[in-house]
Formats: sequence, C-alpha cells, structure tokens
Amino acid sequence: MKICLLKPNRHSRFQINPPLGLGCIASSTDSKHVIEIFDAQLENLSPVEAAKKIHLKINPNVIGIQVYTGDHHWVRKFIEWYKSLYSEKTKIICGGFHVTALGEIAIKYLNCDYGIMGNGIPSWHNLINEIDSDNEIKERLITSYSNKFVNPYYEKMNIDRYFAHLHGANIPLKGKRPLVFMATRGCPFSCNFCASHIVHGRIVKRESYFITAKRIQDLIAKYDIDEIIFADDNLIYDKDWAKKLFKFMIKMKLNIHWKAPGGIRADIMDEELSELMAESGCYYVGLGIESGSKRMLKLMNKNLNLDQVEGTVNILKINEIKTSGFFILGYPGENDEDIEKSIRFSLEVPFDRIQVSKFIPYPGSKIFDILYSKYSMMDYQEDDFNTIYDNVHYEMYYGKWIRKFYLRLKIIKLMLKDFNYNQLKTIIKHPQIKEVIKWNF
Ligand code: B12
Ligand code: SF4
Repeated sequence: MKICLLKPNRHSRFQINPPLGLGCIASSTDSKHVIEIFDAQLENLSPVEAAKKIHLKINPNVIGIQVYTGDHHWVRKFIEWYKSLYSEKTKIICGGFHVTALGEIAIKYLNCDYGIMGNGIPSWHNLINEIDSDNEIKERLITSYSNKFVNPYYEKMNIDRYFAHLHGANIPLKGKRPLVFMATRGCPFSCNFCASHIVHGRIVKRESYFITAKRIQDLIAKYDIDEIIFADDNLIYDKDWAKKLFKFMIKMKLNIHWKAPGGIRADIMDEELSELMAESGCYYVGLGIESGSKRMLKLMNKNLNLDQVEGTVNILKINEIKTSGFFILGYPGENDEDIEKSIRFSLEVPFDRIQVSKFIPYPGSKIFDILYSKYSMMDYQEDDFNTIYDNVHYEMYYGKWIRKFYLRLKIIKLMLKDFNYNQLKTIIKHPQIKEVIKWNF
C-alpha cells in the first residue's frame, strides 16, 4: 500500500521542525508498504492545496495525520476536501495529542475513518495491515500504548529542507546544520498545565547512554550535523544517565554544539553535571519556572523550589551555558501581585533571556479538565480559551514584563552577540513583538 504521513500547517513560520512523531510512526510501519512523510507546514499549504498535492504526488491508500490541538480545524478541512475532491476510498487515520486527549469528540469533529489514541505504535502497525488485507475493522477509535522505545525514521523526513527554517527561529543557534533529536520520552512530574503524559506517560523511557550517543554519532555522519536540539521534556531527569551520556559524547569526540530549549527542571543541577554538559557541547537550556509566586506554583502543582533556581542558573553560568526562564502569564487564580512577583523574580535571577507564554488550557492537561470538561469541545478554538485576563490586561502585563527584562543594557549586549540577520528578521515579524511595542512603560 501507499501511505502518506501528513503534518498539518499551522501557518506559523516561526519554528518548523522535522515531525519526530510521524518519523516514529514511519519506523513502525512494515517495510512492504511505501511510506512518505508530507509536511504541509514546511510547504506552507492550505488544506485544499495539500489535498491536491498529496493526490497528484502520492495518491495514497492511507493518510495518517498528526493532530496537535490547534491543528484540528486545518485537519478537518483537509479531510473534507480530500474525500470530496479526490478519493472517498482513501482511509484517513488521525493520531497525536489532540486525538489522545479528546477521543470520540476529536474524531467526530475531524470526520476521519479511524483515530488512534496514545503513543500509537502497536495499533498503527496492526491497523495498516488489517486495511491492507481488506479485513473488517470494528473499532473506529483505538487506544494504543507501548513501552517500546521507537526512534524516528530520519531518512523519510527530508532533513536538508529544515535547516533554513531552524536558522530563522532558533535563538541562540551555534550550528549551521542543526537537527532536532529526542533521547527520552515521558516525565514523572504532574504539572497541571501540561499534556505530555497522555501520550508519553509518567515514566521516563530511554535507551542506554551508549546507544543514545551512538545514534547522535550516526546522525552526524549521515547528515553532517553540527548541532543537536534536544526536544526532550526533561533530558537530565535521570542525572546519572545524563552524566554518562555527556561523558561518552566527550569521549567519542562528537564535537558538536547542543542545547535543550524545551526546558529542563531547574532543581536537578549540580557542578559536575553542568561541567559535563558544557564540555560535551551544551551552550543553552530552557528552565521551566512558570511563576515567581510560590502560591501559583502550588496551584499549578509545579513542585519546584524557587530558592534553588538562582543556584542552578549560576552553576550553568560558570560553564558559559546560557539560560532562558519560561513563565506562564494568566494561569487561573493568578492576581496582579503574583504577576509582579514573577516579573521581579525574572529580573533578580540572572537569566540570559525569558519566554513568557500566555496561559492556554490544552486538552490533555489537568487544568483543561477542571475548567472545560463540562463543555462540548467539538468546536474548541485555542483563542476562546486564552487566559483568565481580558486581552488588554494581558497585553499590558506582557509588554511591561518583556520590556523590563529585555531593555537592560547587559541583556541587549548579550542578545546582539547571539543574533544573526535571519533571526532578527524572524523576531521582528513575530506577532507578539507588536504587543511589546504597543504599550507604554
Ligand atoms: C518539541 C515540541 C515542540 C516544538 C516542535 C513541535 C512540532 N510541532 O514539531 C515547538 C517548540 C515548535 C513546539 C511548539 C508548540 N507546542 Co509543543 N511540544 C514539543 C514536545 C516537547 C515534543 C514533541 C515531540 O516531538 N514529541 C516526540 C514524538 C515522538 O511524539 P509525538 O509527536 O506526540 O508523536 C507520538 C504520538 O503522538 C503518536 N502520533 C503522532 N502523530 C500521529 C499520527 C498518527 C496517524 C498516529 C496513529 C499516531 C501519531 O505517535 C508518535 C510516536 O509515539 C511536546 C511534548 C512531548 N513530550 O511530546 C510538546 C507539545 C506537543 N507542545 C504543545 C504545545 C501546546 C505547543 C504550542 C501550541 C505552544 C505554544 N503555545 O505556542 C506550540 C505549537 C507548535 C505547533 N505548530 O505544533 C503541547 C500540545 C498539547 C496538545 N493538546 O496539543 C505539548 C504536548 C506540550 C505540553 N506541555 O502539553 N512544541
Ligand atoms: S511541564 Fe515539564 S516537568 Fe511539568 S509535567 Fe510537563 S514535562 Fe514534566
């Protein structure tokens, strides 16, 4: 059979990564099938354009679609167009976070033939073979979890086409040929705003440090990679394993840059770990702080001791690893005093940069269940569930916070050192920059 794995287009040009999830699905497909990954975001296509291109180029028997919340309107339109214009018979299977979180509601809205919840691996494999054999399939929605550690099939992802996009958005960036890589899956913590566990579970799964380092070495050899962007939820959670991995990367003389921009816990660091990170090529990590108010951290179930954060940042600084503090603005229960505490905290701790995100309750997170389980989610729109603040209040604080942090001489100097022309262009075009400029000091 011919199978197309589709990544929808969110019309964001800000950060376009090779779709690791679809790469894993491709790895779990029998080699007797012809499989192609089609990235509609990379090609910036509308649903109708993507449908036409897939039909003309691949004409698949099956289309598997990765659906994150936020992609689901695009996906629904794609399915409608594909079925009505090109082929009623092509089976369409949806999976990923949105389908896992909302199950029946999601597949009804998307109007796909089948939905797979969970990490997808065993059921995808079986379902494809059942479709191929023309067997009767009773269940439209299948739940599928496996502890098997599957790695993405990078060969199917057209890696060369992503370098230019990663350059525009990834700040800072040291390499010329960076590649996204995930060494672990799962996170044992239970932050209320996070959906990660519904697909990857609360147990950290990983391969041996030796195999992980070998995989990186192979990617370097195959694609001439000079930087690894770790997309892990928490790369250093198992400290011993992480230390062994970095030691081994040093021993193997991989000679690459790496960073973990997605965020690591701010309470796990020690000097040896920081030294090994730096020596193995690390120059930048994100730290998930979320709030400078202890009361808010409790409400978020973040389980982070704020008093340890400064120590971690300083230990990393000694080894010239830059840090970005991640904060959420507008979590339910937050008041102006909490926001002021967060702003103060971000200024007192010597972060090199910060990222402030508008709170959105994503399906799959506990806070989403608390707030919205009683409503019909058929027409869930991210923008309808933005934040507890009205937009004026939110934008005012967002602008104030970003300006207070970034309009400091030492930060401006640091940032100018990191930027190249492409990155500046991408930042200036970013919609949130407008919010920063709009509000007075
Ligand atoms: C790296 C990352 C990013 C990167 C790249 C994302 C991308 N689209 O490629 C960046 C930084 C750009 C990013 C941005 C955002 N992200 Co993000 N991101 C992640 C992260 C940490 C890893 C994603 C990943 O590669 N996983 C590894 C692969 C192997 O897993 P997977 O993609 O889920 O695929 C598996 C299954 O889902 C399933 N599957 C997937 N597709 C399909 C298709 C079929 C047919 C089948 C059968 C199965 C299947 O099988 C795969 C293998 O097991 C996840 C958390 C996590 N641990 O997964 C959050 C996560 C996906 N992000 C999230 C969010 C909210 C966002 C943003 C909206 C944040 C924001 N406010 O801007 C944006 C939107 C970006 C976008 N356009 O999609 C949420 C999604 C929640 C939801 N309900 O959709 C997550 C879960 C984090 C969280 N804290 O809850 N993100
Ligand atoms: S936010 Fe980070 S630490 Fe918290 S549960 Fe999600 S992945 Fe784990």
